[in-house]
Amino acid sequence: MQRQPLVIANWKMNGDRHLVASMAEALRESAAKHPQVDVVVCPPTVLLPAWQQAAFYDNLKLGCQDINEHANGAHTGEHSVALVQEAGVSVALVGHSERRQFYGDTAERIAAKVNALRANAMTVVLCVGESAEQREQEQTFDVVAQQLHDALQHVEQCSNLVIAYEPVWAIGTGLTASPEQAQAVHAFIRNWLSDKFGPAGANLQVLYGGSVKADNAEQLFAQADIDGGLIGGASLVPEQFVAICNAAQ
Ligand code: G2H
Repeated sequence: MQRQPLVIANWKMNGDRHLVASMAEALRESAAKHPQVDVVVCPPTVLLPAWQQAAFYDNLKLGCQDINEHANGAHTGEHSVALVQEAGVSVALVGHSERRQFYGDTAERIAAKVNALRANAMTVVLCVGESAEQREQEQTFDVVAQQLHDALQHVEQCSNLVIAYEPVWAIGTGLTASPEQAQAVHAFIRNWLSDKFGPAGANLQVLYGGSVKADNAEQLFAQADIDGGLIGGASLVPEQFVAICNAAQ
């Protein structure tokens, strides 16, 4: 890893106030072991105030798992950029495969979400990745390139942008892309970013996500183009998540 390492916890629809307290404590105690690692926690939205109250250290930021592309209005159950900013959020996941598959994140909506976040100086973590079927049919690079193109078509400068490569077949399944499989796609993504944005694009953080655990993180993070991870299940276990942050150091 040559760029600033970054590890993001995606709690999905899990966790409670007790986990906020124990995770915040574990991160604070371990912070000295991963001083160079930026850490972002994306809890369920209702737990953001609990995170705001928990003890913070400098490299810890709060994120949200999704965003509504509209500024305000009659969008029952949704959260705008301004609302999550009220709760201390500066980072947002966009286009997670669970939202693409089950919650109506079309390519158009994802692009609109990216634009809404960038208009408000939020950091966008754009998730891309292929399904098992697409990998079997050797469409991985085409799928990833199309997702990048669709989401970033209106983006001209790449500040505050992070890409997370999450092969759908590896999400929550216990299957992890091998370090070599992940590195190949990360290198492809970095080339794509370089072609679109120039040297600044080549220098963006590209994270790997999909069943990252304490025991496979080090090998994944050792790859030249993997700058950290987007962590689901293992981010719900303080010892596991701290070990992953340490592995990114
Ligand atoms: C992929 C990842 C976090 P998990 O969704 O975004 O989850 O680590 O449980 O596969």
